[in-house]
Amino acid sequence: QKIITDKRVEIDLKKQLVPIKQLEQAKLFEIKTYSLVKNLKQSRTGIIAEHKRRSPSKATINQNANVQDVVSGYETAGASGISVLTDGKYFGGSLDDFILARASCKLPLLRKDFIISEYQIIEAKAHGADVILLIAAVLSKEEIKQFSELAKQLHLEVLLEVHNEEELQKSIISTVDMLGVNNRNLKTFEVSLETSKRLSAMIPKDFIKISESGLSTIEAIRDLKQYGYKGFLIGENFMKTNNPGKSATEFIR
Ligand code: IGP
Repeated sequence: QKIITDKRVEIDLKKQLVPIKQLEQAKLFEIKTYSLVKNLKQSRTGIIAEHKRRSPSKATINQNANVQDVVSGYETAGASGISVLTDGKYFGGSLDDFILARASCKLPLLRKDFIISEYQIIEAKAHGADVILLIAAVLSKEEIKQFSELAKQLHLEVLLEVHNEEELQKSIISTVDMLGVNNRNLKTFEVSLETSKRLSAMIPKDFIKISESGLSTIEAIRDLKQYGYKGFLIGENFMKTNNPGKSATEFIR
């Protein structure tokens, strides 16, 4: 059993990891996957709605929201896909949240976490993921290749996140399906939609473009569509309300 661990992000190794063989036998490993790429191509609005309890930039957003209510609310609202944080330390999420999300919708599900090992990708698949996030800021080009190839073998789609030119350079790889531009600088937490605008012209046409973070108005989305963006990842703006699903409805109309 090959488990790659890493100092860049702490994985909770005190917790007993489930052996890979056992993950591969999980029922969810066999279920058919939903394509986020396909949904985004067909959708007019392209909202990927996120379940997020808290974040390093904002502390508490919504500690008590019930995952099933939030996710089914997003589905009813007409979201193209759902993102669920599974990182516990910084975002208060878990794989248990992910399982509940899987049980609550028939939409493509993105595992939102800091993926730095093949193990986490197999784990995502075993918990019913359709899409994984890879973050260029914490991965080498070799790792991006290796991880995206494994994802493809498992019939998972890959969203690769960048927030500057340099990261984009090493991310143009054919096994990547979608390029996400994060408007939030991961070091300063500052948000600027200019990042999406600036990088849009450098993203080759064959990648679906997604703008991530800090989106809180319909006008911003309309604006970014002019730059070729097809997907919009929104968390906080929905999660901070009592009824995230209902808040999403206003965006998707
Ligand atoms: C959502 P916001 O500002 O709408 O809540 O952002 C999403 O883009 C953000 O949660 C995110 C993220 C990440 C979280 C983007 N990339 C990487 C954790 C790790």
